[in-house]
Amino acid sequence: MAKVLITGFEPFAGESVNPSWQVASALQGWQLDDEVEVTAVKLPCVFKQSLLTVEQAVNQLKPVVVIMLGQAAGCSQLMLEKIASNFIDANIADNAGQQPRNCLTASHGPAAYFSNLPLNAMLQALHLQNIPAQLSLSAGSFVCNHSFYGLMHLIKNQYVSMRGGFIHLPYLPEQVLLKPGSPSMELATQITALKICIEVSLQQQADQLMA
Ligand code: PCA
Repeated sequence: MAKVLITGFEPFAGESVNPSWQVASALQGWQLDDEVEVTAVKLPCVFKQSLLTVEQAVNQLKPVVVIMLGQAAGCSQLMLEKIASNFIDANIADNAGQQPRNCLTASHGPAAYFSNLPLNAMLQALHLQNIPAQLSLSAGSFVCNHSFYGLMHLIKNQYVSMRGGFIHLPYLPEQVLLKPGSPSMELATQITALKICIEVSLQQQADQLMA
């Protein structure tokens, strides 16, 4: 059976949950038409290890689609990340205490890669179900952007027909109880959103860019 790989991160920055892993783990084993099955893999919020874990999972599963998920504090919508940049500049330490500043992810890689998920079609499909989502032009400069760039670098160099990208997710409601004014989204809505994104990614080609 063809595989879809969904990754989510462990909690970081003092949180006790990370919506990305809550969503990914809820999708573990989900099958579409007895043809495709989802495998969920948890990533450490650690620069080097996150990338190694994604690479290992991709090499082992050879999925047709990879959707990486991460938490983005303060966002109210799903953020469909368009650009992975070759730039790390951590404002906080990762879960191993490392805080790289002003670094490259790949010393000989290009400045950036585009996601090759069908982001526009995903956006339309989410909006049809009244799920708030938007395109985002920066995945930040922390562990998420680093592992997103690493995935796109791997796809570009070894798995050209694989589709992959990254989605940042809002906090879950239980994370904002003590953060007045901070947006969140119910877990059930986030799971539904990801099911839609997976279905669209399997059906559609990457967005075409006009010259
Ligand atoms: N979000 C962080 C890293 C892990 C996560 O869930 C980020 O946006 O880089």
